[in-house]
Amino acid sequence: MKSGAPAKRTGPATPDPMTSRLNDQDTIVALATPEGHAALGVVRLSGPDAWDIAGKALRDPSRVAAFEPRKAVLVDLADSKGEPIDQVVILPWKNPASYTGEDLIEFSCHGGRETLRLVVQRLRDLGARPAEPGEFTRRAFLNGKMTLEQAEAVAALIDARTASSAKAAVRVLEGGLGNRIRSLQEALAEFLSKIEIGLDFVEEEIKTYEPDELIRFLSDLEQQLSTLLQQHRAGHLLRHGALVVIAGPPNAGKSTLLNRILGYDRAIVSDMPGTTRDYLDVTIDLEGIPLQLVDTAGLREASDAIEQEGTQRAHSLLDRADRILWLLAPPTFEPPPSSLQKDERLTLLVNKSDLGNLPAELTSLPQISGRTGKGVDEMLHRLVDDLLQGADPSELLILEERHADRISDAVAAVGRTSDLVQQHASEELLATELRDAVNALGEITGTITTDDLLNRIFSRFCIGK
Ligand SMILES: Nc1nc2c(ncn2[C@@H]2O[C@H](COP(=O)(O)OP(=O)(O)O)[C@@H](O)[C@H]2O)c(=O)[nH]1
Ligand SMILES: [Mg+2]
Repeated sequence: MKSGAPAKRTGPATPDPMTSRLNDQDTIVALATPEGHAALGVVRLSGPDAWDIAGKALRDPSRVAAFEPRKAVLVDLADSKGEPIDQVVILPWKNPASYTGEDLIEFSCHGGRETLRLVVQRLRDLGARPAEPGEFTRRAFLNGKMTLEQAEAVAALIDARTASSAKAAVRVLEGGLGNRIRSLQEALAEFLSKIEIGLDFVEEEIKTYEPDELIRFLSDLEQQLSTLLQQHRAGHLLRHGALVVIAGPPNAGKSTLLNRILGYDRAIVSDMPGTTRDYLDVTIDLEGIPLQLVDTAGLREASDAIEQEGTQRAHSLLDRADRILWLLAPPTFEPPPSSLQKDERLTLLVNKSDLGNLPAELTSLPQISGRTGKGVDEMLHRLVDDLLQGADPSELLILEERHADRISDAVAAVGRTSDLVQQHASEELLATELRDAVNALGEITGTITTDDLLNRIFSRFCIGK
């Protein structure tokens, strides 16, 4: 919907229950701030009738004539009997220069629950319908105000739990992902058109592209797409955190290390083996990553029932862990069980290094001391590097699962194309694969989309966004 051609209504509009499509011609209203008790509450009204409805809600309706885009005005709102509801600041926007790309009014009201309810009700009585979750942002996308991955970044930004994940979402909102995807998509499309031109000359056996050049191009493309997938894994960590399990035999110093990392005594430390019967679980913000740290019960044969339970839980945690820190400690320097030894999530650490007397074969491993703190900061820093796989947190982007899936589809199609070139396959086959890759990337930014996809994406938003 590009123009503001108002669809006049007499009563409150409702979504058509017969279709999953939302009527984009409706004027919608919602509270944009949390419900409750606050200094201010913001109500949003968007759609072709927004200015008209807002005007009718004024105690003095004639004042709407003086509304100007982006100029705040202080007005009184009144109910149907002309009784005042609230004194509010109105900020009017004109299509297309607004968040949704439509006529839009923001009401900054007093933030009481009842006041806000009355304001929203009054606007509904005058013809607006309640907005569905994410409907304002959905309209922003449909009206070309933002691309699909930018709309998703809005949700990621609202949901961000750490400063670094908020910043990573803003980078996507500013086009950091879309620009990269678009440039890859354009390069692909260019090669595709060269090959497609060749399809017209099959008889003449004219090559409209250089196979070697195509192979180089495809491998470069695959490289860039893989970098984005790496971003996805790292961005996932920023958002959802990582589970790091501190493991090792009883008395290896696991609880002492956890306390050292936390800076206070959270775990019970004792020199009686098997004190930590259950597991202790804390979340810390380590260089921007929400890290869930767990101190397990010793992974030895349980000597009694309680400890057995603890041991079982430790095993299930080990299954889920993103990283396992295994403490080797004197006198035995007991190694991890054979089931773990080849596990790529495993990091071996020599603990109690303050005691000295290290066997020669262990000197190449990182040495720490939970008691004195020696080597602990360095160990944590390496842990972060490890988790981020070399990605720079200050450049990270938040990629949705959906983005990663489409990038993987593109990588697969690119790989198949390379194989086909090497097998001297027909241009027709090459073009089909390349087209798949272009389309997969197009779904990320939303140049290719379906109602179903939009419904899935925007239904996860909060109402009012
Ligand atoms: N010398 C030394 N002793 C330690 C160190 N870490 C822990 N310990 C001692 O080892 C014993 C067992 O520690 P604890 O943290 O309870 O081990 P856990 O069973 O693995 O949790 C305690 O007496 C600690 O004081 C360390 O880095 N150096
Ligand atoms: Mg312990």
